[in-house]
Amino acid sequence: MLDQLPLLPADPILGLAAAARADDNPNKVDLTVGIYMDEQGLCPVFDAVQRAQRQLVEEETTKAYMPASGDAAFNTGIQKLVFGEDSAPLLAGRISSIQTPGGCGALRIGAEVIAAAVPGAKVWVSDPTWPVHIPLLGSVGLKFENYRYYEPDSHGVNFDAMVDDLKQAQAGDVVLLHGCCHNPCGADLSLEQWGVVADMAENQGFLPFIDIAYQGLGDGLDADAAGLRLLAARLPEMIVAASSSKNLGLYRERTGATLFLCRDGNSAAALQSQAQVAARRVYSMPPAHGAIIAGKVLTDPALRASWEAELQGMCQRINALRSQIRHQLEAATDRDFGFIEREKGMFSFLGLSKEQAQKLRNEHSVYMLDSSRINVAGVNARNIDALAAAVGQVVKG
Ligand code: PLP
Ligand code: TYF
Repeated sequence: MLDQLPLLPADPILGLAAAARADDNPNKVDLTVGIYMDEQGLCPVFDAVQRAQRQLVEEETTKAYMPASGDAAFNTGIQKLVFGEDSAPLLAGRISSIQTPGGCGALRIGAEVIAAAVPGAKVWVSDPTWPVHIPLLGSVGLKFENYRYYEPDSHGVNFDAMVDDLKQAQAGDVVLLHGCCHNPCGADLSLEQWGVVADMAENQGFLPFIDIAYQGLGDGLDADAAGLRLLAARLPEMIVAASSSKNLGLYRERTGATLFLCRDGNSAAALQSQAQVAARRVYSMPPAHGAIIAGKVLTDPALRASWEAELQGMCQRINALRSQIRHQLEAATDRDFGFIEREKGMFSFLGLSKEQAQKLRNEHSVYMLDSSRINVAGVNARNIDALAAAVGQVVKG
C-alpha cells in the first residue's frame, strides 16, 4: 500500500538551506531561510527568553496537557501585542485567541475556521505570497485567487492593480494580507493604502486575514501593527495569524496564535470554541514550552523591557544592513539598488534571474532563492564583500 507513494521534492526554501549547509566552501554565504542571524552568523536566543526559560525550568511541576486554547498569559500578551494595549475592540471584549504551534499552526487553524463558516471559500492572495500559504490554507479546501501586488520594475507595490483586482472580492471571500515585512518581497502598504483596504472591506464585505510574522522587525512593534490596527478599529470581523518565531526568537518552540476580532463578545467566545475544535481535528493541544516563556516575557515588566530593547537592536541592525547592502551592490554593479532601503523586514528580491541566482550558488557558494529573495538578516561584516563581489560578477556576465 505505502510503497506506491513516490519520493517528494524538498520544501524549496528549506531544501536550499540544506544545500547551503552541505556546501564545504568556508566562504559560503547562506541567505536562504528567513531566520534572524547576528554579526557572528548565529541565530541568538534573546536574553529575556533565556531568563524566562530558567524560571520555567525551576517552577514547572507538571507536564500535564495544556488547555486547547493554550497558555492564558500568552494569550493575553499576544492580544495586546498585536492589537495594542488600549485597543477599543480588545477592551470591548470583541477579541479572542488560541495559542497555536507557530504562525503556520495559526494560519491552518484560521483556515479551518474559515472553511467551517464558508466551505471552499475563496482566498485572495498577493502575487507573490509566501509559498507555504498555499498548502496551509489549501489543505482544508479553500480556493485561491491572486491579486496583483509586487511590481518587479519599480520594486514596489502596484497599489492601483491591487485595488483593481480586489474590487472583485465579495462577502464570503477572504483577503490574505501580510501585516508587515512582506515575505518574499519586503514591499509593504502605506497607512493610507491600508485605509483604502479598510474602505473596500467595509463596502464589499470581504474578511481580512492578516498574517503577521515579523512584528517589530520593520519599523518597531507598534508601527508594524499600525495597518492591522487601523482595520481592527473600523471592521466588524477579522482573523490574525501571529507568530512568535522571529520577534521572540522561538522558532523551534513552535509558538504562535490565531486571533479573532468579532462583532461582539458572544461571537468572540464562539470563535474561540470553533478554533479549539479545529485544533482537536489537527493536533488537540499546543506545545507548552515556547508559549509559557513568551507569556512571561510579554507580561513581566523587566523581561518585557529587556526583550523590547534587544528586538529594537535587531530591527535597527536590519535597517543598517539594508543601507550597506544597497551601497555595496551599487558599487559592484551599475544598477540602482535603492529599493532595498525602501523595503521592510528580512526579505528583498535582488531582481536577478533564476539563472543568475543558480550561478551565484554553483560558482560562488552564495545561496539565495531562485527568485533572488535574500534574507537581509543573513548578511554581516564578514560576508558582505563576498556577496557584493559575486553579484557584481554575475550581473556583469
Ligand atoms: N507567515 C510568514 C509570512 C512567514 O514568513 C512565516 C515564517 O517564517 C510564518 C508565517 C510562520 O512561521 P512559524 O510557523 O515559524 O511561526
Ligand atoms: O520564508 C522563510 O524563509 C521563513 C521560514 O516551510 C520558513 O518563513 C520557510 C519554509 C517553511 C517554513 C518556514
